[in-house]
Amino acid sequence: MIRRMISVSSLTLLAAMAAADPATDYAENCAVCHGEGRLGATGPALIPETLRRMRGPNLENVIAQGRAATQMPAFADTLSAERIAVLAEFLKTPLEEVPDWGAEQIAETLWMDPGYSPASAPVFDADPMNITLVVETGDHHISVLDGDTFEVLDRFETPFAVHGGPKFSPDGRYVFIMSRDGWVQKYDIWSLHQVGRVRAGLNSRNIAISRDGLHLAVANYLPMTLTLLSTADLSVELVMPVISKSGIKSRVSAVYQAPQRDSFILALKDQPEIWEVATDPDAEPVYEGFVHSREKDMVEAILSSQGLFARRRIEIAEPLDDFFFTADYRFLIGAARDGARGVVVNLNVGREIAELPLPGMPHLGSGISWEKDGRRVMATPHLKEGKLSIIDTEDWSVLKTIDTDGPGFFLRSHENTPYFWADVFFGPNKDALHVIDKQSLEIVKTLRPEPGATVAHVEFTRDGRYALVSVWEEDGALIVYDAETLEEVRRLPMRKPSGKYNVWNKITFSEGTSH
Ligand code: DHE
Repeated sequence: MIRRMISVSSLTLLAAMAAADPATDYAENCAVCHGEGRLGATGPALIPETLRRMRGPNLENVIAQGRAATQMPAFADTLSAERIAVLAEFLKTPLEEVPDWGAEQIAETLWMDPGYSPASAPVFDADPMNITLVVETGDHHISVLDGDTFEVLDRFETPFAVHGGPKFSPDGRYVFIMSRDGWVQKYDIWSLHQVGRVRAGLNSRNIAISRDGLHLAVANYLPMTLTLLSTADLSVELVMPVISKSGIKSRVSAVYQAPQRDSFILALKDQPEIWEVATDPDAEPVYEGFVHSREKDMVEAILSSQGLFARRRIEIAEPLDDFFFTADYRFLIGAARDGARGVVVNLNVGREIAELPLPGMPHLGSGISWEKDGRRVMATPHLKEGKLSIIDTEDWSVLKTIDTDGPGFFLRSHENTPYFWADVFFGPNKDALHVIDKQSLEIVKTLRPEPGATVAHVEFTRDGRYALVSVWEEDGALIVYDAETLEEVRRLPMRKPSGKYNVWNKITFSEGTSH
């Protein structure tokens, strides 16, 4: 009897599902905010590349109940549970065709804020070099914090789902922010005002700014390109298709600025190559690399005969992700796909020179470095193991493995502090934060400022006196610690704060900061 009941109700469900027409339901209910082609409009793109990254309640739940603190309404009264289930599956299906997203399409999205007029001097009294931006992912805003008084000078709306570190112009005046849907926003810190926005990709990873501050590179998954924008007016300078030597397209998992090389370095997700793109017509290492290697014919001056955006490929054994660079940008360590090794690449000669055992999926992008016993060491957390690896960057040996209370995401330090701070992002101890002595490599204190809450990502004030910590929850907070006594001195309520970025530490490439 029970079996019969189950089969009858399953049949009803199957019949309802067969009758559901997700494309029509989408067109009638979702397209107005999320775009006819699911690529986003006032709401975010609804494609697997974006949805995979969204945390919180599952998709069916969001459709049925809506999303708090956003414009997303509840559809439980409009659509049956079965139709919602089918619609959610439809949204998780990759687009059959990725639309063209070249210079023309990007340029059409450019929007300059009509309310913006540039101030001739900062409109506030605070030290412009000690401003810290706090990304609040709970309601997609950024708070602009005075790094001396911790007063919030402005709180502005960002595009949906900001990811990666915002990038400052070399003078610290402007900041560029990127969302996973490929929007790039320019904000003027002096004027405390947004300048404009442009959609540089359909699904993007991160951005990098050139040393001279003139060019902004946007690493894209969709389409498989690198977009180069002018920082002055967000106009498109070039959309560079990313195609390997063997003719296969690749996503770009990240782009980084290599200041001493006057270049951008690209991590290719799908092909065994690292790319270097010149951001100065005379960018030496890019040309040196090609003069000294057999790859001369692979350097292509794409934009002009002067060689701006000339491109060099470094062929490697397998795709590498998530780079850490040595301070002179001669070497990088990338994570191998098996999540168990780090591979060292010499960027000048353009080849792999060493391998490191780094089990538990190292998160090298969060790596930081400092001097210990006269040698330069670096530390990296691991996303799948409660360990920190300390590596000697002169002989590439693993100096020590520090056991932590769980896998962590971010590390941070500062020239003026003897400690580095490591969060425990995953698992039952996600409320713990370790403070570790840079010389003894021992944990000196484990902080638990908000039991049960995720506590993560640290940034220092310009002088390294205070450490700012996120209570990474919907009703979260920014906690200010005295970096010497390790006592809490302030707590500011914030909406799910994630990364924090101090102007001075970022533009001077402070020793304790990652990209
Ligand atoms: Fe990030 C930086 C990649 C998931 C928050 N993340 C970066 C960077 C890369 C990267 C390459 C460095 C770029 C930069 O700042 O210019 N992140 C990835 C992934 O591949 C991964 C594991 C999977 C993915 O979703 O793509 C991933 N990242 C996350 C998250 O789930 C986090 C915790 C929440 C979120 O916002 O999505 C997250 N990533 C961050 C933050 C930074 C970051 C806050 C900047 C850290 C900094 O201090 O600079």
